[in-house]
Formats: sequence, C-alpha cells, structure tokens
Amino acid sequence: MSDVHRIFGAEVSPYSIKVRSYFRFKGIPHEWIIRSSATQEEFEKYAKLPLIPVVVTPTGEGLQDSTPIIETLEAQFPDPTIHPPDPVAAFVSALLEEFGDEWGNKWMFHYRWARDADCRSAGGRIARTMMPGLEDAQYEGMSAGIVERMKSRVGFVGSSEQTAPQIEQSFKDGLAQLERHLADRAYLFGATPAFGDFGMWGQLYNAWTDPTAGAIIEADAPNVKGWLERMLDPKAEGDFESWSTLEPTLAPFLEQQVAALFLPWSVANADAIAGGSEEFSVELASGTWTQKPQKYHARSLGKLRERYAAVADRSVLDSVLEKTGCLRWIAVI
Ligand SMILES: N[C@@H](CCC(=O)N[C@@H](CS)C(=O)NCC(=O)O)C(=O)O
Repeated sequence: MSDVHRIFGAEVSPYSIKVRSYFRFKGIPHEWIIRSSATQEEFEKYAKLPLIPVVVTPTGEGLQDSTPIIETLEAQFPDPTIHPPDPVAAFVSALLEEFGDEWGNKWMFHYRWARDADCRSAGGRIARTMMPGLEDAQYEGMSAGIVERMKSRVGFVGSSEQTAPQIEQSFKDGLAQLERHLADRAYLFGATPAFGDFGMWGQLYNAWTDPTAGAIIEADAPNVKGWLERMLDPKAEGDFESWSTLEPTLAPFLEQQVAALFLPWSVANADAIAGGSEEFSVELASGTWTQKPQKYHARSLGKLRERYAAVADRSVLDSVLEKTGCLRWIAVI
C-alpha cells in the first residue's frame, strides 16, 4: 500500500500552505493536488465541507481543518517534534497557532480584499488556479466575479469601515514586534519550527504575496521576510529555546496583539455565539469592534482553554500569562 498522503489545496489558501509546510518539515510523503475544476470530483469524495485543505490519508480517509490535521499527524509522526520541551514556550506556541489562524487571518483577508490592486491580483490568481487553461480574456470576467463575492464576505471575518484602521494598525505593529523577535533566531521559538510558526506563517506568507501587505513587509520587515522564505520548506537548524530567552521580544507581541486585541475579541465572539446574538460589539485596546459572530472561532477558543487546563503544573505559565494580560481570557474557572 502507498504511504503517500494527498493534500488538496491552493497557494492562495493560507491554511493549505500551512499544512503543506508541516508535511515538508516532517518529511511525510505527500502529493500536493491543486483544487481546481479538474480535481473537483475527487475533492468532493473526501471533503465534508467545501473548504481547503483536505488531506487524504493513505487509507483513504479525508481530514479537514488545519489544526486537527496537524495534531492528528503529530501523534503519528512525533519526530521531529513541533512542540518546545519548555511547557511555557509550548503553550505560547499553541496560543500563537490559534492567533495566526484567527487574527492573522483578519490581517490577510482584510488587506487582500480592501483595495482594487489587491483584489485584482488575488482575483486573477484564484481564477487561474480554479480554471486552468482558459484564454486571458476569460479570466477577466471570472476574476471580477470572484472579487465581488469575496468583497461581500470580508464582514464575516470582521473587516468593516469601523475595524479597517484597527486591523491595519495591528498588522503593522505586529509585524514590527515580530521583526525584532526574528532578528536573531530562525523561527519563532528557536532554531526549529514550532506549532505557532505554522499558524502564523500561512497567513503572513499569503499577505506577502498581495501587493499592499507585501509592500509593507518588503519595506519594513527583512527578518520576517527571511522567516517567510524559510518556512516554505522549514528545517530543524538547532534546538527550541526556553521562555526565558524568548520573553524579551515575544512578551510585547503577547501583550499588544494577543491580550489587547485577539483574546478579548475571541471571548466576546464566543459569548455572542453562546447567547445567540446576531451581532456583538467589544471594546478592544484599538477601539470599538462590531461584527457578526464567527462560529468556528468559538470552538477553537474552547480547545485552547482545554489545552491550558491540561498543563500539569501551571504555576510558571500562569505568571507569564498574568504578566502579559492573557490569563483572564484563558483561565475560565
Ligand atoms: N479552519 C479551516 C479553514 C479552512 C478555510 O477557511 N479554507 C478556505 C481557504 S483558506 C476555503 O477553502 N474557502 C473556500 C474555497 O476555497 O472554496 C482550516 O484551518 O483548515
């Protein structure tokens, strides 16, 4: 029997390239199959939801959702591990994985569909991926249709006139913080990639391929750019660090991005789902944020809290989370 996993995905999909980068790092034999009109029928055999990536295991099982995909594979292929041995670094890595998927996605998605130049670029690439082999003129109409559809969807991740300046400021501040953190290390948690790298990377790499966000990265963040390139095919170049050496440059990101913006948003979103609200408003450090709740993210906050509850000795972790302002959002007694 073949030992090859198949990944149905696309370059423009942050969650797809996140999973592919993980497969590459682990050295798990895999085939990358671009989801397009040509592969749609096969894709539908395995996809329960019309979302990419879908990983088809050698035994023919279809897996979806990048976080559980990575967790399932990590249990089967433990080496080289993506989890730092220091329990504080390991939890912060899981927190950044979640941040990347949920808040990093707002950065990427907002910038991709907010301005004409970005819409044209992404719409054109998506049309060419989905329907390969057409004439140039045919792509124009398709691309316009994709742009129209995607622009109508930005509100689902919370991008609006009210939140646009907050998302863009968070992207620029977060980038500056990561730039300092990556000044003297290959990956976010040391010399080998961690769970958190994969979640953050899929989104930021895609942002880099778009004109506006890409120009900001090119101009202001050479260290982040090096990491974006490295993460395409990440390699263990040494060991993980422990929290003590990561803290000076990673704590500011936890304070100003994770605790000040993402976690209060995530908790307000989960509360709105639990209360059956159509819309919620929350006061973030960056201002008032109003949107319709996102179902998926309430589930992933629950998973993060379970992960926190499963940490055997939380004394040091709690002091780090307390100091950075994260604890009150995560520790729900
Ligand atoms: N939580 C999912 C999200 C997957 C997702 O949102 N995929 C998007 C692209 S990045 C998608 O497939 N959209 C519909 C489409 O491309 O047809 C994961 O982590 O895999």
